[in-house]
Amino acid sequence: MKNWKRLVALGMSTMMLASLAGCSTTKTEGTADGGTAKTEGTSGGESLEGTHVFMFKSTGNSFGDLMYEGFAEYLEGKGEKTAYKSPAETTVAAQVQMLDELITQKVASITISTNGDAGYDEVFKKAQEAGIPIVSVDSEANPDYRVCHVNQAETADIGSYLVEAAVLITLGVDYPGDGKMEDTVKTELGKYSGDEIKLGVLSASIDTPVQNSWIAAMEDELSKDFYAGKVSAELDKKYGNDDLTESTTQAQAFIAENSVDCIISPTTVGIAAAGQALKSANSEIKLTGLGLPSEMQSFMPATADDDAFESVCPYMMLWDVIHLGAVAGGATYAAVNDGFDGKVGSAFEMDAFRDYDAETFEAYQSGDGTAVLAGAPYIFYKDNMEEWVDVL
Ligand code: RAM
Repeated sequence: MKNWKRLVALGMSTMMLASLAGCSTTKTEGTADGGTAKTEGTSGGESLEGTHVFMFKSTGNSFGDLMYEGFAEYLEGKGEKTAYKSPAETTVAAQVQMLDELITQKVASITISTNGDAGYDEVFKKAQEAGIPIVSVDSEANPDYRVCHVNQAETADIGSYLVEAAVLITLGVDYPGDGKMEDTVKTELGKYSGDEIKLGVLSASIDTPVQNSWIAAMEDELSKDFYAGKVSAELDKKYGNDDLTESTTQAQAFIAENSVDCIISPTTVGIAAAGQALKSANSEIKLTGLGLPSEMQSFMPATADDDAFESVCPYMMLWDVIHLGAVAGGATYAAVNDGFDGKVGSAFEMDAFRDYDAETFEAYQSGDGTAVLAGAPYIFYKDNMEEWVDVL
């Protein structure tokens, strides 16, 4: 099953590329048509009663804005009201305080990307008692209180691809094409007899569930036999809290220490900060991770004719963030209106969204809770960057 999914994940890249490239998305500050109330921060006096609230980890993160764009567009298409409420700081406490206020205001649902595993139980229980369903997306909420999680792509795949990309980039190998990374890594490492390759990670916060699950998957990948003696099993981890300034400071620490060959940054904020820091310092350390093409264009090759290795980040990956937000909207809508309870095997039908056909999502066991799978990771590299910089 795992292998099949992995093949689908890679095989889908071209299809999704075509689909995504057809989107006429541009990054907008808010999507203020229809019933959308885009109110970030704690202020804002309007009533949120009956509104579906989307809460990201913090404000000022394009990844969160794009997810909300999809969430709002999908739910507005169903005649629902939505609002974007995220705290200024990427902390559990700031989210908890805001959640408490939202429950008092009798919102219809809460869709959240969390800043930590612990500290939410009391406020989630309060939501549950008030009949307000919680759906998590991107970064998981406690399974005891969520209807289900909306998973962007298989965690194990993301961890494997990030490590494989970092190793190939360190070895100066261009992106070998969909489905070819693991074999290429094995071949290249088989020929490699240099110093042990050392990889760094520039993550979000030390507590963020989603980044920590990807780091664990990277460590699993590095424990495979073919890395032994060639790539260190230890990742050098630093945390920039999804804050541009803190992430830049941490990237500069990597540069000063000069002990890693490639930094993997599994956060769009971290990878952009590292891109700028590495480029400014003219560092030899390379970069890959999860990034938005629009934010990474100065640090990546622009066209197929470019030498990818003249850029700080020769290739990186992500998924369709807008569609991910829309699927979260679909799950939330179904939880409120169609009896979707998130139990294993329960399913909901999502209407066609932009270039995506109508689709059924079925909940499966994921850790101690359940999830639906929204998409697959795909690679941005010199052959497709031109198509993507205006899309995501
Ligand atoms: C950042 C956030 C988010 C993560 C993406 C890849 O914007 O940390 O949680 O999923 O990057």
